[in-house]
Amino acid sequence: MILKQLLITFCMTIILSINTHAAEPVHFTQFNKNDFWGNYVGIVKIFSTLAVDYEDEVAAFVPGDNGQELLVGACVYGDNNQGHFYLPVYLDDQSTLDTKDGASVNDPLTFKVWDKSMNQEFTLTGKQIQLLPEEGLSIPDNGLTFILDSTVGMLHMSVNHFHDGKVELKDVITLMKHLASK
Ligand SMILES: [Ca+2]
Ligand SMILES: [Ca+2]
Repeated sequence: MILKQLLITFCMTIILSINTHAAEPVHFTQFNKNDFWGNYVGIVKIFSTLAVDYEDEVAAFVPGDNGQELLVGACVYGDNNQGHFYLPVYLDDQSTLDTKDGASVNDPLTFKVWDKSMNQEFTLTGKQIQLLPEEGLSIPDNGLTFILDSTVGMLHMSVNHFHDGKVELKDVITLMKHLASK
């Protein structure tokens, strides 16, 4: 009987530790975590292929104090739900009044994806992001802005061309490598 109880306790410990052990991003790392956030959920396709679970990363940015891009949340693809991203975006910490270190409500969000195998970042904007209704998830009516305490989705994001439309040699090389690896 004691053995059985021990076994159950052991299994529960393992299950709990699996559930609470979120994979930590290794690329998008410099952001401030706190107890206030909103979640953004969806899928990312990079050149028609789903982003790779436990490899690729998704991140959100807002305009910072000096107009720079401020990283406000990141996640490892597939970490919370296979084939999807589940991205927490953190609120500006109110205790650091002089510093904007998180998103303010209604800040416009920019999303980026990092493809690990190509070691390349892509910025997703405009037509690259589609919002499709999904039960239990909210869709903002004012574009993709920061909403606190909400789970927003379903975001369908696709990388189908290189970032700014300018073709650079390194982009061509990356694309050729990508095609060669197919
Ligand atoms: Ca702050
Ligand atoms: Ca890849």
